Amino acid sequence: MSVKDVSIDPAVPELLEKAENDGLETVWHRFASQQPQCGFGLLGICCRNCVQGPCRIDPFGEGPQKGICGANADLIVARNLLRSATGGAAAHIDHAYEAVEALYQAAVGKAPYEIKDEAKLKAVAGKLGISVDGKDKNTLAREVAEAAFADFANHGAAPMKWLTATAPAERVETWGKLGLLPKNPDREIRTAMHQTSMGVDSDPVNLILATVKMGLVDGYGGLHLATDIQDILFGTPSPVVSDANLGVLDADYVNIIIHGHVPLLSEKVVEWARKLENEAIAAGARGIKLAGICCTGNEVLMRQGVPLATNFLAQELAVTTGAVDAMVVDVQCIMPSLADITACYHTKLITTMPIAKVPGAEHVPFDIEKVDETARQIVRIAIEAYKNRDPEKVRIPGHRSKVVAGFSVEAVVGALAKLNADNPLKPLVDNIANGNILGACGVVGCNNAKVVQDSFHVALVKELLKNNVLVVATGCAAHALGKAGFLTPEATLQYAGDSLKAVLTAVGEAAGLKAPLPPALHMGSCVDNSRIGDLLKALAAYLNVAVKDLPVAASAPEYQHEKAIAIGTWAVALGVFTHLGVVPPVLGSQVVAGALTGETAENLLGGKFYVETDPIAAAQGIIAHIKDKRAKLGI
Ligand code: XCC
Ligand code: SF4
Repeated sequence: MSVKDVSIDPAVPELLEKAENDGLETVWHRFASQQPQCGFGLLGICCRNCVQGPCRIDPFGEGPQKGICGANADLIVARNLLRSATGGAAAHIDHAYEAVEALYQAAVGKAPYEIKDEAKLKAVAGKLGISVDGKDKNTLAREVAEAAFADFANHGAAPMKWLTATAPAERVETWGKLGLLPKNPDREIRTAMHQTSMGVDSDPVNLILATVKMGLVDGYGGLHLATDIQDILFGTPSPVVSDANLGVLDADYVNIIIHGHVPLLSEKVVEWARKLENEAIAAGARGIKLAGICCTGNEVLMRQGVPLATNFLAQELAVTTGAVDAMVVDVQCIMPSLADITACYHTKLITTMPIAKVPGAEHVPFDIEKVDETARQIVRIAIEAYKNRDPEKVRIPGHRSKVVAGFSVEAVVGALAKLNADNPLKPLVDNIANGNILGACGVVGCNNAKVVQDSFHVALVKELLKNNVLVVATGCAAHALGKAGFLTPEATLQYAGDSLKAVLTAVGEAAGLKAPLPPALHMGSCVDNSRIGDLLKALAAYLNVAVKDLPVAASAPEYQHEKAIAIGTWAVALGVFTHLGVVPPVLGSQVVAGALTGETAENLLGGKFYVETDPIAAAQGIIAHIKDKRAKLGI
């Protein structure tokens, strides 16, 4: 079978052809083999929550309308949705917890990480109400880690501290009135699994509210916690210039790809790749090149300037270049098929986490106390593998685009402070108020085989920029924009509407960049969506309005993961109008689909989901929403 027109990334067709010639199948071949996909599954109306099932509801109303236990379509859809959001939140919370453990171990001298960002440590401690006076950084770091652990050991009725310390006060009050404040993230996940098990909750509305609560668990116990702790450990990102796309690989070098989500090991791999450069040279290479895939890629781009190899859908094709000596993976979004692909080349697939093993891969366990040894071993495995590389099998596509990344909130405020040191947000808000910037949209999330890779991200962003909507990006969306050249000053000149262009040029000049700010600001990995939340919180506070009143929106054009469902629900709970470019599996229930996309969500939370599978129509919907919010603010 041959697949065509599956991506707008120019590297993809070149490597797909190579993959087919090398006798390999990819995600797109398997996607084609799966067609047509199950209609019950697409609508969310199949249930396997007990062993009497599977049960499915006839969407046309002719066959069964109830499962064996009596569950109807509304219940099945609502239960499935909560389970998805819970799966996503569990992934983020497990990630955040690992980071907290690392901070604690570093603070007590058991893990070889130096706490890099004392300013962030103090800022986080301050939010938590921990006094910083006279404490050395290790003592303070231990206390911050203990505060995080306390959320996970919260057996009382008080809400999660990380939420009350970091979410907007107006939201905490709103969520509190709705009874949605989560207590202990682990307990909420357990409760949700219980609530959705056979014969517990049969009220779809109650399940939808629990899903919103799970969004908050994700937003604060996952995203915000992970970002805060990783910044403390590894540094808060600041603007950095690098490159994106598979052209960053180099046939003359040992090439190591780091892929996954948790940067605890990859930070060390970066360090050891730099330290062992000589060994690579001794092996006949000119040195070592690192490149990232998915959110581990975003993490090491933001803090270390490591280039992006590619995003989710092209991870297999990275290996088919024949030039990757080791692909090191941690957790999440790692295709099980990678082992089949690496088996055809000299490439070593290295798994590192106890919960993410792949048959056929080499497992080098991540052990926090010995992380230096682990990282050194991994780099040496790559150097050894390089010696077995077959030059005949190497084909590196020539495509690479410059990217400017590293836009943490601290960095954005820092750049704006060059315009107004006393009141950094004023220039931004003034330009929103006078209409030079129409509004802002967070374009986030994955690739999904149902969408031509990167096409929705790029078409949507083009249209938004043309209409003077500033874009911020994370996740694989940011990779897509990077590969397509949208994360550069040149993109401002090429794509931004006139008034947006003028503002970004003025800010860039004032910040001493001698060029405009990019029109799409790369704010990090998927957990770094917390940064977007913080920016919204700061803007709302400055204007003395609620987040739900701001002329902003979010969009996950090509999302695939359960994590995206959790993040999207958090965004809606925050009061954000949240576009989805792929239809979520809820259309089997009017009650669920209606509540999430209609007045119920909007009245209770101020935000709602908006599903639109055409990028231009989606941009228009987002712009209409932004204009509506502007009108309500009287600007
Ligand atoms: Fe989605 Fe998160 Fe995975 Fe990319 S990596 S496919 S979750 S966007 Ni974060
Ligand atoms: Fe069927 Fe009910 Fe069991 Fe689900 S929980 S599989 S609907 S009997």
